[in-house]
Amino acid sequence: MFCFQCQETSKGTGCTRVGVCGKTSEVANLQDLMIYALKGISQLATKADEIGLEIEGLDRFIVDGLFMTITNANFDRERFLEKIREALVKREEIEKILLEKNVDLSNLSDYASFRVNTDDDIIYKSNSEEVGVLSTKDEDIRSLRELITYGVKGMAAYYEHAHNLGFENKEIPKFMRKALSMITDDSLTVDELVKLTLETGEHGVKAMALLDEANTTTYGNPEITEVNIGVRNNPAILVSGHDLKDLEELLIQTQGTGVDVYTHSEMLPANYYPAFKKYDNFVGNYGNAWWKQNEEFEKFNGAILFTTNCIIPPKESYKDRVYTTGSSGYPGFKHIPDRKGDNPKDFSEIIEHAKRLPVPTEIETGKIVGGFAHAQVFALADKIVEAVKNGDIKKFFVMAGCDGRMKSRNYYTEFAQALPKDTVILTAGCAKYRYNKLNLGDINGIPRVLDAGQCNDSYSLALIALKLKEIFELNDINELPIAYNIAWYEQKAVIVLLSLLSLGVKNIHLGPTLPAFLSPNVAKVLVDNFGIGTIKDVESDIEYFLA
Ligand code: SF4
Ligand code: SF3
Repeated sequence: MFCFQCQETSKGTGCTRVGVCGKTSEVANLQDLMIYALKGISQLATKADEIGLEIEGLDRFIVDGLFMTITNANFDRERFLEKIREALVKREEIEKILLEKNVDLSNLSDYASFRVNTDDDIIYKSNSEEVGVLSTKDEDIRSLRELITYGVKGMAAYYEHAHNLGFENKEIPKFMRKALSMITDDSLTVDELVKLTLETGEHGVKAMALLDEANTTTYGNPEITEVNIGVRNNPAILVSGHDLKDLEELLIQTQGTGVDVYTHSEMLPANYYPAFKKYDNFVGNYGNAWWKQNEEFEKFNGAILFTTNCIIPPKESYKDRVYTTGSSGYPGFKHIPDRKGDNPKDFSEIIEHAKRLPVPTEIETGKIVGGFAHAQVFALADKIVEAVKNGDIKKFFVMAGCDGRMKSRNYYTEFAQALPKDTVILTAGCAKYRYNKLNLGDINGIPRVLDAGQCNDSYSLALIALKLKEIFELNDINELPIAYNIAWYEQKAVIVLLSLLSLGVKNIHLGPTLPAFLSPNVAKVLVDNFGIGTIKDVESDIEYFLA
């Protein structure tokens, strides 16, 4: 195996024997083969696109396959074996359609033509040199190919959530196919790949806009909300991950059962949506960011549902009460199957299971405040603009992104604490758990930490910046008093970053370390063109940002 797609990659260079995330070498290789097969499918599908042929079910298939390979989403070897087999069936289907249309398929690449029959064949192929990341020898080309792949993975995750709510924008999966196919083309130069990277960012914006539309149309605009972080005395289910549709169906199916529902980690922002407030068994949020799950799931006592990443290898003490659904999976966890047609998922098993389990142990009490997505912030715009004009707010700090287990991430807590009292933090994603319980106070009633929502709601932060640019009549988004100090961990943060770059945001600082997959030359392109930087220490960084 060789994997360097996330921030916690071994030694800051790459996981080679087992993932720091807990991914086995076998699953890492299967994920590589999954991507390899999707590239082959994409090569064929772009031929179909060229002649305006639509292949039914293909968008969903590719999006799900990409999502399964995101860090901490799926560790289940059986699911990957099955999905790779399905990929080859899909590939044959497309091939057949193209041949019927007399498309020339005489020169297919290995991506589009390799064959495997048994599980052993699949494992053998997944181990071969041409499949993995290191098969691209030139480090700059490899770096760009992977940067694009990870961006597309993040885009796929966001697209899948929108799609689950019945929202589509065909242009997005079409771009994914194009990008996956183009990065297999050895004739592409560094410059062409840089261009494709920027295009990936543009489509990232479209994917986040689509998801925003899907979420707000379906569930209303997030609004200022005090979220309970304590517990009640009923058996319960803890929902983690990012998929709101899953949460909604679970809330409906738990009505009248005596089972409460809580959010964990990235599901916290669900509490901000008006549509979920009507469920009186929806209690609030339990715990913190994903990496604390070992400890927190143990204490929760009830059943746990993962709708997406981030899963970490479980402890024996709770592993029999965890369920996955959608693209997520873990060997030994029970998996709740997909929707069939318009029918909702069947959550009866997890609900029955929860009834038999003890009530949650309280680990915190009180409330946290959030719900500052674009509409809510626009509603407060007068107040915010006034505070900026009279100097009560000197600067905004976008501190969106991911949290992670590395000690070095204490930086973000210390940074938030050390910021002057006339600054406001704009956040989204699980990065917020580093400072959302610090009670940093408010400025004229505006909380100093404004949480827009999940990582995909970083889109809201971009809209807010664009709105302020308009109000202050500026020519460039970079003239605003906004600094970007973003924490990253997995591939959704990659698409958020590429999206911000495509919107023209400059001088983004990325930490706690720069991605291992950026070669020195590619990193230089990002530094020279976009002023990308990383973090040093709290004191000098604050000084730098405020200068
Ligand atoms: Fe390592 Fe991250 Fe890849 Fe897991 S996802 S194997 S921790 S680089
Ligand atoms: Fe967090 Fe995994 Fe990225 Fe959606 S839940 S932000 S790390």
